Amino acid sequence: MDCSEELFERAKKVLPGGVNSPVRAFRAVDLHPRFISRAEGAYIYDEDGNRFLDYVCSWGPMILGHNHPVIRQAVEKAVKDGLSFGAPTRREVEIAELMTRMVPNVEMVRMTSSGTEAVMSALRLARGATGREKIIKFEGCYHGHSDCMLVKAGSSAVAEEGAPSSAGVPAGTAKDTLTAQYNNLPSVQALFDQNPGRIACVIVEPVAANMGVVGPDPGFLQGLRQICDKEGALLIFDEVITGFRLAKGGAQEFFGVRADLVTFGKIIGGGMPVGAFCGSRALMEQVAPCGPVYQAGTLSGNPVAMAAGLAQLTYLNEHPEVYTRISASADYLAEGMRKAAAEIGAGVQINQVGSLVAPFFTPDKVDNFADAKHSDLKKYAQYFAKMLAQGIYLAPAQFEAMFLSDAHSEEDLEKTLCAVKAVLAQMYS
Ligand code: HOZ
Repeated sequence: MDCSEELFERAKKVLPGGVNSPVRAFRAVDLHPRFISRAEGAYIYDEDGNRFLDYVCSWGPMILGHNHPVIRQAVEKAVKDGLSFGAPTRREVEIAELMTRMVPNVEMVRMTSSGTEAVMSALRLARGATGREKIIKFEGCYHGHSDCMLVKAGSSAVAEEGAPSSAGVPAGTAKDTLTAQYNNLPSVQALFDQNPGRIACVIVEPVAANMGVVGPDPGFLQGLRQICDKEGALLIFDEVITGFRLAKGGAQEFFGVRADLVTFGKIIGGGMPVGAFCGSRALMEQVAPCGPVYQAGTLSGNPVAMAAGLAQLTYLNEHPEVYTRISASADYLAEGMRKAAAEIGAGVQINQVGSLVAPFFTPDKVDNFADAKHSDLKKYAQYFAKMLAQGIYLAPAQFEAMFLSDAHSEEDLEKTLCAVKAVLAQMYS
């Protein structure tokens, strides 16, 4: 039994499933998780001393690579001054000022401690500002684990009402969350038609990155904007994954579509626990203490997390070439994976948007969650295990993304493509 296995056995006795977040248990790939002891650049190291080329990047925030000196030094400096005050600090002002400069249509920011909290609060604000209760989300898009986001489409008899997708979510809460199909504008319009004047907002991952990676078809995000304007509803971009990753200004800049509210997560904390919801002054001044929408948190704007976030966002703002570089790396990787699959005759789709990539083990195009579910999950598990054996650490589940960082070198990409070729050849021979 290696150290990771031993730790997992101990963990299972004191942590549900041995983890603090389900996907980490590696159940979808039928293995035991690797327990990580440290990380540097594009690599993570486990408790057994194994080194893996990391394409999880803490689910996105390590866009500059792990343990980047600029961020580490900022944290070290901040720690010397104290860990938490529950009172305002200079860095909160500085990071908010920077975010309003970097992100289009953002005039004010409220910090939270996670993306889940940011989304939960943005939805409350949308409801408070519009005086409407229903919200629309998309099948397969993930917005954290607040009650009103753990909802699936109801049965056909009550199609206009959502149903809980987790035990413990009250049916009364779920019913107000309606589910449309990603990349399907008529499915959105139909929900508005069934609920005239009752829908507060549409929330969307501008690039769906929790069903693998699925980009918006041309016109999809623009269409959402038009529908929301026509119906008097707000458009929320959940940019926990895409924010400061697709571009300095996130998906709004990348796709040229305006959102009313934007949510961010871990990337604005340089990997530390941070989230934020942001928007126009008129909307954000509805939030307490300015307005009637209550929201609060002792750890919101935590001084150490703000130091890490400010360092990361400042670096990204001053080095826009990072975006060109990581997108070019992802283009190269995705194209190489497609070529490898074609040469071997493997029916694999490689979806990519910016520095986000995902393979699907299906010969058919993947444009929404229903398509993503055609991927052969056993094949993904096989692929994951074989890639791990080659020293490549991928997301331990099909319905997640591969994240590239600025630390992934040409050599790392070549190494990955060699592994992909070898693994696909074994799987499809
Ligand atoms: N499902 C989350 C990412 N999409 C998992 C996050 C985590 O386990 O850290």
